[in-house]
Amino acid sequence: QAAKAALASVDLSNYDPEQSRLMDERCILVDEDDNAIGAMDKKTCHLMENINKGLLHRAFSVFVFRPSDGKLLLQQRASEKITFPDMWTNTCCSHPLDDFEVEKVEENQLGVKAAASRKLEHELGIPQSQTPIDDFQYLTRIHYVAPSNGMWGEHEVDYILFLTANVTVEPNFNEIQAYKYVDKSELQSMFQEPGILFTPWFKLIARDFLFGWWDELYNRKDSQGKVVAKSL
Ligand code: DMA
Ligand code: MN
Repeated sequence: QAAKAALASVDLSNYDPEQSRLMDERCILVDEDDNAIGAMDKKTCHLMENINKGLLHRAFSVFVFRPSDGKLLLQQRASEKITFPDMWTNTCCSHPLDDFEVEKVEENQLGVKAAASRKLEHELGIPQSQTPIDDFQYLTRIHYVAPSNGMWGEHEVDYILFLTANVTVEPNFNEIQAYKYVDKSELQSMFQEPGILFTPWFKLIARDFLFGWWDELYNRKDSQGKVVAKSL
């Protein structure tokens, strides 16, 4: 009961009003095996005080690649973000929400794919018509925890999705301050550059998985068995 009272009293009035409003979204709570066990507002889910007690929610990380040259689209988070502001990261991350029936569907990872299409439009202005749900490829899911600044952090089961597509970007500057297409060596150089900050989950995925999967990008087939994009 005392813990609940402390949560309710966290004051968001010193943060960006739009980002504060988005803290009311309802995330899907999961257990360590990714079984959905309830829903909780985004603010509660991202307080380290609760994360330290084991509170865990479902998320996605999407990586968009340009078909012509296989470059990956990166974004730099806006300064207005309450968690991990100003950091460079993969194309888009967010949460499937309990607020939308479709985003709770687990079959074929439909829920996280629908959330990815919704958020690519919200954060990067990519029309949803350019990101059909069936074109997302699910790679794996990872369970990780990462503190951010002050009292905030992440503790998620994160679904990793790839999408190879031509997209038009019109940034929502409340979400992102910059974006950039990079190839593997350009990304490696960015990692070496002092002063460029990356999100912990992007560093983790890059360290353990990304480069191997990226090599396979042009060999991966869609559900009909067609090669999704041809070799360079
Ligand atoms: C949350 O990302 C999801 C992951 C995988 C870290 P985010 O902070 O960009 O989500 P949102 O902008 O919806 O709060
Ligand atoms: Mn989260």
